[in-house]
Amino acid sequence: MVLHRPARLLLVLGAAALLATGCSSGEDSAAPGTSTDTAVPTAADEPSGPPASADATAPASPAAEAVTITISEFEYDVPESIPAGSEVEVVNEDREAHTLTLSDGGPSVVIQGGATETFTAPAAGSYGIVCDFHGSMTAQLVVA
Ligand SMILES: [Cu+2]
Repeated sequence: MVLHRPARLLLVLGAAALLATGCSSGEDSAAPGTSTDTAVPTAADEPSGPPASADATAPASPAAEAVTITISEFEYDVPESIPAGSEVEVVNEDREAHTLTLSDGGPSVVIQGGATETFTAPAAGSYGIVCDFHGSMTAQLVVA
């Protein structure tokens, strides 16, 4: 008797799956089947909900905002302002190595050609950026 129970359960589950996925036309002889008819529409409605809400939440997460400074052709491409304490990625698209050195004893990173380095943005303020290797490479960094 005990051995028959799992097999019975599988049969019941299989029948339920068939009822859920299949068309209710096969059940016409039994009854109009209000229970199965109501179950199908609600299941079909669910997929349309999640995609819309996922799109709405994706851009609304400022904590994951990436801060990137790009160096290209001996020029710094700096965002208008960056948040204090944020992790700043410095992408060097040149073949030459550069540094990103902040004024007032701020952080300084050496970025090899084609490499990416990161540093932590200092306290709020306005900083000058200079490359220790190429004195003509300068920019301004505003930390808010
Ligand atoms: Cu340089």
